[in-house]
Amino acid sequence: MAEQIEIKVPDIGDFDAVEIIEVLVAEGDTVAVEDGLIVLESDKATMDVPSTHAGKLISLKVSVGDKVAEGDVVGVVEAEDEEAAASDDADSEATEDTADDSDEGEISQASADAADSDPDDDDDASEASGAATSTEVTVPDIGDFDAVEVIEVLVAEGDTVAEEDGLIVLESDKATMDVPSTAAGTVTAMKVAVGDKVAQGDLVAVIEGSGESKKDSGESDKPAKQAEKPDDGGTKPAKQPESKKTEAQPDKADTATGKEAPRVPASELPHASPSVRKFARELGVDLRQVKGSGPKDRIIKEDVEAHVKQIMQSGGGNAATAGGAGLPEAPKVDFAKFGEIEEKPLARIRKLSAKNLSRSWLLVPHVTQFDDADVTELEAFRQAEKDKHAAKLTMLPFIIKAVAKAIDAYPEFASSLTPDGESLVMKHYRHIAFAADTPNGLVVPVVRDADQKGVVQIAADCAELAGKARDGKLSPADMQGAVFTISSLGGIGGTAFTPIVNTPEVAILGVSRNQTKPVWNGSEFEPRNMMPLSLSYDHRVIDGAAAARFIVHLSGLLADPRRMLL
Ligand code: CAO
Repeated sequence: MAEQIEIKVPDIGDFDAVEIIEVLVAEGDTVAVEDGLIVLESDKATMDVPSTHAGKLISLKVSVGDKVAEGDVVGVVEAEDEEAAASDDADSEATEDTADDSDEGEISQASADAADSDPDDDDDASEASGAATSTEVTVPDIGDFDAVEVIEVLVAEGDTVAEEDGLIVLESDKATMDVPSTAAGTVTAMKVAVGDKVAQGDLVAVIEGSGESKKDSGESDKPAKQAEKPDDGGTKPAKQPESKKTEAQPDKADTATGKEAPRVPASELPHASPSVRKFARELGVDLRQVKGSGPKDRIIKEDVEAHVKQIMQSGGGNAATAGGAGLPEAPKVDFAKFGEIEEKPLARIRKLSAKNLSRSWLLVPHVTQFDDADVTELEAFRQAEKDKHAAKLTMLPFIIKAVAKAIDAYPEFASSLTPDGESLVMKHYRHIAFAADTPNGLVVPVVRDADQKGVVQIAADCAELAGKARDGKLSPADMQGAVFTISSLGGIGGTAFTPIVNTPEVAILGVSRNQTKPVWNGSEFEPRNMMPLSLSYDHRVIDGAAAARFIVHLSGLLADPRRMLL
């Protein structure tokens, strides 16, 4: 019959009120041995409390914010039959003190001060002599682990530390813990570096002090590694760690190993459980870049996932501030220092286009080719036609039609580079997008099959799409599938600009305001209506010569609209 086993908080040292900062399971969940149930956090350590048995969690006795101590019941697991049978001591674990539980070491408190549990303390003759003393700080009791990785080195040789200041941070798969200094003074030697594996008794650092150490651990005359661990889990340090922080020195290398140790102010260490740290490490995520959404801004697994997702979606960096892909982060400037300011949240569309524009700007090697199209005849034709149709016949529909036609002659302008950069996807449809300015930001609706439509129909499509854009009613389908984009600022003004390619498209046409210019006709200057064109293209796909040919061809179509019929 399935046995019900209480899972208790194991030996966590002398802490008697450690806060639960995360509950990792819910009643009804099936858990395996070693699955984390809750995460505890003191000011020196973060630790998972794992399940000692496999089975179904039938009752959860704690919640986030509760304070727990050794022996407190976390939950009740209905053990799988074979699990219960195999576990001779299950009963005792359910009913007795868990100090001897094999998992105890995994959550031993981080700040365990070896001196406190050191039976040799009384023999220490060098204590508080007032003269400079040398204290060897060793790794305290960290439970049953014998190879725990150093993930951060918080101080460098030459630093001044106070007693209880963190020297290094260790991380097992269940706990993250600071190793604090047992003496105040100057760090004269750092004996470990990031990546080293250490065990209880290993020498961490030598502190040269004024002899004020409350408890010179006497480790100087001990081997670097203790031969034995305290056999009594109950004699863990009585001292509740204080929340002192050490500011690490930013410019010193770890001379013990020659490795460059990260110099992170202890106060800025990311706040995350061991399992989240492990998860982040597996994904190569620097937790210092991740914003925590858990209690007290702690980073939870979902934050790491969201961080990775955001980087993937923005093509390697935060659109607004960059920072990814090895790019420098935008400086944070306190503008209020210079005068009155007001912060306005960005509209959703603006945030989206910021991301897309940044991605294009970063990924696409842009070149912009300029030309003036002689639209004297076209403009005369448009003026003659414009009042005869329901839709407003502006220049834009003619330009869309001409672009669709020009792409027929230069089909690589309707292509996309495959993500691996190995081939081109040639698109045989001619959906043309146009940028539309709206109060909420820029949107880019798409006119479908512009090659198969007359200019009047395209004008009607543009009017409908521009209306929807203004009213915020464009559907995602209205904005998808374009092969090429036109950005027309002709109605506003300007002589030229360099539009950003809407990747994965490979080219975009900017249109500026027509101007009457003197054009040499072979015998004299003639006033002509010239439309400035700015063609930006992805130089990975389009050669400069092809771009020049395309824009000349396009100008020719606009100069003589009859050619669009051919
Ligand atoms: N030269 C001179 N006049 C021009 C012109 C040009 N190149 N292009 C348009 N015009 C004229 C139009 O003919 C119209 O004049 P009339 O009212 O006398 O006929 C006037 O300018 C206004 O045109 P419009 O803006 O109503 O219509 P449109 O078809 O030219 O443009 C749209 C529609 C949606 C593209 C436009 O309203 C718009 O939003 N433009 C901004 C696009 C933008 O922001 N691009 C930048 C993106 S970032 O790269």
